[in-house]
Amino acid sequence: MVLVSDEVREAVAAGRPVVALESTIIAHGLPRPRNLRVAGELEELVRAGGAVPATIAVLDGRPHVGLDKGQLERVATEDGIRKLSHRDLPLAVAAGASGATTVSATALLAARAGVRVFATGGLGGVHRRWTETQDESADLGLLARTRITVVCAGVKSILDVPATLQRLETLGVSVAGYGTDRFPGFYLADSGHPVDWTLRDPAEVAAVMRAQDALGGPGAALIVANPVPEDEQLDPGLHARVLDDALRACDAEGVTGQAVTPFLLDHLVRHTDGASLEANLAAVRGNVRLAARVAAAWAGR
Ligand code: PSU
Ligand code: MN
Repeated sequence: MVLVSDEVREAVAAGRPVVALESTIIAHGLPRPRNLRVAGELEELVRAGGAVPATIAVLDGRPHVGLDKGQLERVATEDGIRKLSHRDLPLAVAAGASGATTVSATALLAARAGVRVFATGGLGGVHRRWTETQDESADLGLLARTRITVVCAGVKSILDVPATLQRLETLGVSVAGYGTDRFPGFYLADSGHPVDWTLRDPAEVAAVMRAQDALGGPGAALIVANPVPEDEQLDPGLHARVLDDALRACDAEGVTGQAVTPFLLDHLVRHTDGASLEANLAAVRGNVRLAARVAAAWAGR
């Protein structure tokens, strides 16, 4: 049912480092044609870090863990590539549909394939005005039930960050800052909120992963929150202004459901002259590099 590429399957079987990468950021989170270049670049960064990249997507009803060049190109360029959360997977499989996987669907498929380390940009979470919309990303619930280590730059700053941190606490998902005691703010190095735990190198992350397994209990994720370097972050003043605007535009245009996150990300790109895109990419690159090091530390256990 899940097609694992030969390269990924062999690496997993031999206990060599592998890093899962999601595809929604490629298909729906970045403008074309830059998205295809970025997809290739992220895989190269994983390889440069000594790990095997496993980009995940569904093509013609088949979930793939590890894509070849042509498959990656389809995800980045094909019209009609859907956005698949984990609840969409059975529907896409039965319909023979093609789609990019969000963090939740990627984490599920990665774990199924035995891949323990996953890099993304920013997680989904609780949206602002949750009391009216009840919009909370399926990322959170799935991470509460999946034993995977996610390296991310926190949660997307378009969200209600303190509410998301509270949900992660309630759901029992372990969260640590990487080299910081502040929770990162996706485009910003600091969301303005603290984290309770700090990890300082990949060996410390791997030690937490070993402890998760040794303790047993519900198979929850470990979130390694890795800030974008301060000199590559979006200007915080600009961020605050444009985000306000983006949220108003989202409301005014009646955007709801799955469309909200891509709409807001795109609005930020267009109204910051691309600066939010550069900060987003800087964050993702940093996460991918760190994930490769974590996968290596984990493989060397
Ligand atoms: N991080 C990014 N860009 C993205 C996403 C994350 O830098 O496009 C995607 C992820 O796939 C995440 C999804 O799972 O957005 C969350 O969407 P929603 O809020 O609809 O659950
Ligand atoms: Mn949502």
